[in-house]
Amino acid sequence: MTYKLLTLPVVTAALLPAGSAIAQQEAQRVNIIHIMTDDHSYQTLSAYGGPISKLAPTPNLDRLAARGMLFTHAYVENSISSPSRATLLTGKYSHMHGQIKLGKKPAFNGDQMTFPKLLQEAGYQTAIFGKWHLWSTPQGFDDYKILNGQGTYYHPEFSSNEHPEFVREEGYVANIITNDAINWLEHRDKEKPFCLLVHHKSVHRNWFPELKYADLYEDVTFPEPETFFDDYSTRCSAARTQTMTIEHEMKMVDDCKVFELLEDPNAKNTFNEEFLRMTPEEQKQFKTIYGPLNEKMLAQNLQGKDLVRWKYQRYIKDYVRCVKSLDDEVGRLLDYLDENGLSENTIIVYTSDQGFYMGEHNWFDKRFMYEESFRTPLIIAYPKMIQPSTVCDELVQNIDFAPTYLAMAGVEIPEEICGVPLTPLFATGKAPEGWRDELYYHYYDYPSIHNVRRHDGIMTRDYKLIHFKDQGGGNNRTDGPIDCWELYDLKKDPTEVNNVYKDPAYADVVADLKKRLADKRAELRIEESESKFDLEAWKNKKSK
Ligand code: SGN
Ligand code: CA
Repeated sequence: MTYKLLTLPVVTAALLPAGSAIAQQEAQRVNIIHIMTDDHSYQTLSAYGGPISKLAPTPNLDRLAARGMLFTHAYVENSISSPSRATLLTGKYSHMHGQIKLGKKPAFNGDQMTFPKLLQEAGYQTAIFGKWHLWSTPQGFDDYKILNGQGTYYHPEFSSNEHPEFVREEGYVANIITNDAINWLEHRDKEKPFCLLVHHKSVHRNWFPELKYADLYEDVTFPEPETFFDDYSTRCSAARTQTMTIEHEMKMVDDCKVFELLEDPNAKNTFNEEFLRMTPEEQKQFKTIYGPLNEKMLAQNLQGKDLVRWKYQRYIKDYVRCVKSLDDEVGRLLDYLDENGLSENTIIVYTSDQGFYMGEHNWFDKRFMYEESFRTPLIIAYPKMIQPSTVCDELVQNIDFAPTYLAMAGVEIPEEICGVPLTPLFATGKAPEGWRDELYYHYYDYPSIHNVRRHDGIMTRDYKLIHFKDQGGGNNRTDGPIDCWELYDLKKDPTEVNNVYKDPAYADVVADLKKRLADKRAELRIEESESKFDLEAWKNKKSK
């Protein structure tokens, strides 16, 4: 099925006049580096200035922001890994590229159009290193070396075009991926332009830091978010039936690393998936650092909110320790580019596959259309078109990466692509006439871990309308069918705690946004493409 969906015809048509910045770029073809991390929240990237990041800064990412443009309103179209990765490659919404959720059914068909394939055809050298998280062999890359599924922090397994079998490699994951990227740059054909995707595993659950950082920030107390003890009182039931709270679902052993609570030291769990991969010396060091801290906490016999607060501190500390390694590794790549004269003619993009909750609403994980997971960090540096230390507040989305890269390379953008090039924003950060004033979001991965109900919605600069709708039957077996709406007044209620959908004062806003959502769903053919949720298959699986 092909879609003719150019949501911003004015901007797109205005993009390629002869003599324009892009036409000039075609003469000296720009290199592309897309650095995408996993679950990295904008709250922990210090260029954004959030309170956690002030205590745990990211100097190298800030250095990239100081060279380029920081996007404050960058969003994904589906806040979960595999769909987001397929969206990056195709410039399409999830239901169009086929990877609407995690898992293999339905899965992204690797034979479809992707921007790396088009760049490769246009003479680019292409490569991807790190997390792939799709169920097909990478296509459109001269070289690839990818992690096994989510990968591990310690001594991960990789499959490459040269060695398709997964093999263990010694080292810490962020370091290995950066080595691979630099090594590839070093040995590339220097006569050709390149497009390199560096896809880190960091900072995905369960946040195993590099040992040199395992006690970093130990003496810091990180501030709790305002909504840490949210009671979800104004919302649809979805916010109450999710299973991603720090209080209930963050695990003491697997997530918080209180290994003393393990009855069987060889138990199969996500703690041991990392810990037992470590060398005996690493295990010893790990226990030397975490052991006394855990003992101290256990001796206090914490209960109730005190325990939740302790878990929060352990979570944030391990998370920002992983961010620290990531920041170092981005710095190492930037150094390489500087030292090899590549920083001028390379567009360097830093983003994440989606955002993440740092305790807002008492959550970790993502998936919801609320700000912290819908939004994602984004920095773009390209000195030929972007002034240093600029900020862009316009609405951009991960459907825009593919067309941006194609436009930069002077390659024609296929009509089926839904996003638009971000290049018109580069000069000043201000949008030209006709730029989008709304974003569509959809989420399908239910029933699934964390039990977030299916929903979609529309966000404008002032409001967010969310529609939760599915048949129920998820991992919280009491879930019945849901068909429920939420509206947030983003200017008055930026933390999204006050659902005003039923407030008569917002009746006009609701009517307008419902129409806009219906129009968007019709334009994108959402209804006809939504895959059927197989309740019986799920129930059978659960009862085994
Ligand atoms: C794992 C995590 C989940 C996470 C998904 C998807 N559990 O299942 O918490 O939501 O990955 O993450 S874990 O205990 O195994 O870490 S995603 O980034 O790939 O979308
Ligand atoms: Ca992710």
